[in-house]
Amino acid sequence: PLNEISNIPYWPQEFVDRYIADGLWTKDTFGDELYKISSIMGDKVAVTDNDKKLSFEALNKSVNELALGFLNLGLQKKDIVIVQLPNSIEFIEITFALFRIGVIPIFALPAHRENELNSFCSFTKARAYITADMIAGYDHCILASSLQEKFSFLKYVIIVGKEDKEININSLRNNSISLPLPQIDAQDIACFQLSGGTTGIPKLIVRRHQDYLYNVRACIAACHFNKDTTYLAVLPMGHNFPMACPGFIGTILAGGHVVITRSAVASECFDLIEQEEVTVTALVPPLAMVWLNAASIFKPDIPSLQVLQVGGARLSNEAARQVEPTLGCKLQQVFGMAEGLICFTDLNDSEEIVTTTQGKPMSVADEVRVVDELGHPVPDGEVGYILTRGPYTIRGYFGQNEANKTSFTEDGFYKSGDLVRKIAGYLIVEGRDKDQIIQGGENISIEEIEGILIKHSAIIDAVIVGLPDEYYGERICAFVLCKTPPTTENDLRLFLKNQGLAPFKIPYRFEFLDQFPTTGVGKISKKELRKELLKMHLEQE
Ligand code: J2J
Repeated sequence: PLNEISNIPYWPQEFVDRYIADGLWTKDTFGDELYKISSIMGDKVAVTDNDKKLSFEALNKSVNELALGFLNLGLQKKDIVIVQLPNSIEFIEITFALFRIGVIPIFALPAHRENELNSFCSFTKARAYITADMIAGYDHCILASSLQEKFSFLKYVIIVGKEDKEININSLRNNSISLPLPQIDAQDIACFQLSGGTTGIPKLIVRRHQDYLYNVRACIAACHFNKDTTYLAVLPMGHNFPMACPGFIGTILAGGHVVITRSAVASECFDLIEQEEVTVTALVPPLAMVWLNAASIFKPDIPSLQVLQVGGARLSNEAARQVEPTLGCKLQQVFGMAEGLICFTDLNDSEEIVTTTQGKPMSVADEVRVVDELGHPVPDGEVGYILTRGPYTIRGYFGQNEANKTSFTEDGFYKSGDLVRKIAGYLIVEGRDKDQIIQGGENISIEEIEGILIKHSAIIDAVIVGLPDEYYGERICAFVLCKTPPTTENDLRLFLKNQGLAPFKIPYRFEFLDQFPTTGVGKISKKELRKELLKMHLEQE
């Protein structure tokens, strides 16, 4: 349990006092917020998952049953559990049930495997693993047994799905023994989010009711979510973006309707959007690119869709411009991080702003600085590292004394490693430290080359990475995802040249892929691409 592990960085008292005095942090908790909204919304549908629908009342009741079930099983406030579930109604029920009893979930993504889960277990002494029998064809019961063999403290495996052997989630419902639910305070920990870093095992991010609820509320306000909102949950629901920005939690607390899908396939999602009259959904750029391509072919009839949120990685200006004409909805760019800071473009921003910037910090209490390598502020309009702190941005990772020294400044700003430019309050993400390519001493703009490549009529998406080179330092390599019929390397070279790209920026090497390697939430993994590239390169030598 948590009390055995200390060392959770916290905001200094003056900030706590200010956030409370300004009404940003309240005494409210997620568990109570669900009571409140369900008593207002009653039998209005809260969640749809295929042919299953739950009203607010029914959701609230089911959450209570599960909360009691968990307590009866032996879980207690401050216990830590790993939740690894596919998008499903149970995901929502279990999440709120845990919030209500102060049992703290770590939201592992469906793509995580033994490496990540081993680390979460040993790091937190997790007492339970809540998962599904199968997620996307992978048997999580086998993974569960292997974890239980290694970790004696991992007492319970709770399964959504098949009935035998492990504890089935449904056996925890309808428990006759009624126990008092523990008192949950706003400063109690609601959950662990995971850092989205592309190197190593994700770090654990403590989110408390006070800051995470503020996060959700500020997102609801910024995105104008209300009872008429119907949100399609496509991205894995454990990720911060589809969970709380405003995500499924924001939709529910705003009295809206969450529609759940386990498939991100464009045609299936278009059908669901049409059928359930979805008004808003959230995607990462690679998925958005695939949807844009599909929409240009299928011409789906989805007039209900008002907003497409895209975030998690840089959406090229070219792709951004295609969203409204192709999907018939507004684009909202989102630049966020599980550590805190969230920036949105506003629905009323000009097309120029929406297609070329990643928005503004959503809270007036967000502090953002753009600095050079030495930490000195750079003038507006110039590229620098972003530093941020605020009422929903953590002051340090969980149990990471060393990493915290490099990821946070002494005065508590989080250093995400993102390179940004600030223009009239709007942020433009220019890349990450490690993504820059320097070829023969020339700084290469990845975004410029990618932006031209995706204009090619045969290309769905393109990514530029650097291949280490003895002579040039690095050479430009393009990975491309083609439509059918595909195109050729020679054609692409000619196209880039005709588009006016300087000859030294024309990729040295092109690789055609059927799909990009991705991270757990579906961002293109440049780390994997670099690895593959190096492997191919060495094999050829
Ligand atoms: C460029 N890079 C971006 C963007 C995130 C909303 C949306 C996304 C996340 C998320 C999130 C980007 N352009 N629009 O938590 O609430 C990169 C940055 C950032 C990192 C954070 C949310 N939007 N990024 O992606 O914690 O590099 O959160 O630091 O997974 O994604 O990743 P993660």
